[in-house]
Amino acid sequence: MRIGITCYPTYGGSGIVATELGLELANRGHEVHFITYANPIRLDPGTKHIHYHEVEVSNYPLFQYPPYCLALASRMSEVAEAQQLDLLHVHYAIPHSIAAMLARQMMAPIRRVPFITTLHGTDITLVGVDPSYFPITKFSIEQSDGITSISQSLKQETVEVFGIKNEIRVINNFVNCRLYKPAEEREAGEKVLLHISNFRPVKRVNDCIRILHEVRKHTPARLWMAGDGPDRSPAERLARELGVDQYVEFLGKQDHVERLIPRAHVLLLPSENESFGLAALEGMACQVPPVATRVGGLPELVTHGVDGYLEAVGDIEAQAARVVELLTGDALHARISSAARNTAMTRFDTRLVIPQYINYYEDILARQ
Ligand code: GMT
Repeated sequence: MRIGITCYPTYGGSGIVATELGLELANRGHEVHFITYANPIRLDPGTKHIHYHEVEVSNYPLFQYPPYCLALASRMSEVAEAQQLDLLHVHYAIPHSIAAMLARQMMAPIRRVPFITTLHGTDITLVGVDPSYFPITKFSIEQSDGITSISQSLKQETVEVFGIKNEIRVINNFVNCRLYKPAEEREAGEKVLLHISNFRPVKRVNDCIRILHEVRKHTPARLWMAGDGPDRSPAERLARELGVDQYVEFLGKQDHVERLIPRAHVLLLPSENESFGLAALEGMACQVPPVATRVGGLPELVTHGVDGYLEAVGDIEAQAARVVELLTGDALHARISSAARNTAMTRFDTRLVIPQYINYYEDILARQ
């Protein structure tokens, strides 16, 4: 197939899923055309069957807000025509879905190019429900030829909040368990807690600092904070206030988290909401058990007490207690981390999930 993929190409779970999906499809011989405003991170431009088409947004002084959605729609239709694309697959509804709908309309006199929208989370739970975006988000989802959601929980929320009646196919986040794998040996020294995110309020990064502060009352530990975003400075400040700053390293944005994760002992994900929790899955594949919150799609991934732990949002004591159990109980840590890898391999490996996307593409094309 010839597939056009659009996503947010910088840091963020939806862009990572879209990029990894494109790479996996290309590996299987499909032609993949990324139509984005920048080369997606994790994408090596020289990869066979992968093409990149930049969306340029010209800025005329009259425009207070450059119309990115229109530039994207134009580029999508141009690429669809020139490259004979079979379908467009957009990740994150706003504004990619509406741009794809316009591109489909522009292409209509020549041929029908269907589009699939994959819902990732904050496009529904935060941004999409904002009154200024609600009607257009609902409309563009309903206009999609196919809709996928990364978890059952997000599907349910989309139906409840937007009243969507179209079929929504659940296709979970995935991980390449050959790339994301345990370290042969972990480094000696203080045990490491790891958090990876875009440091947005929904991630509750300050909770990671508070958890470390609590954990250190019982056992030595360090915290690595990977990523960047608006809540990094408040977290740095909190670490100083609680006197744990010498045990916290802010690593900034990381291109190769598969090299970083296996060096940690526990993955912290104290989010307010998490439609799936890709970082938790990547941790599990590397035998780094997650201590996360019981929200959104996380219970579909993590079985509490079996392959990780789930506690209430904001319950620092409970989350810290789980971390202490894992750091001080070697047998427990070994049991939970091996179950975590098993979950990643048997339910969420690319070999199982990518064919679900391919089957879905075939279904949608057969319906045209
Ligand atoms: O975590 C974010 O806010 C980024 C966001 C995105 O769309 O880039 O992540 C969402 O998509 C990921 C990949 O599908 C999911 O694993 C995350 O759970 C989801 N984030 C939230 O729901 C907060």
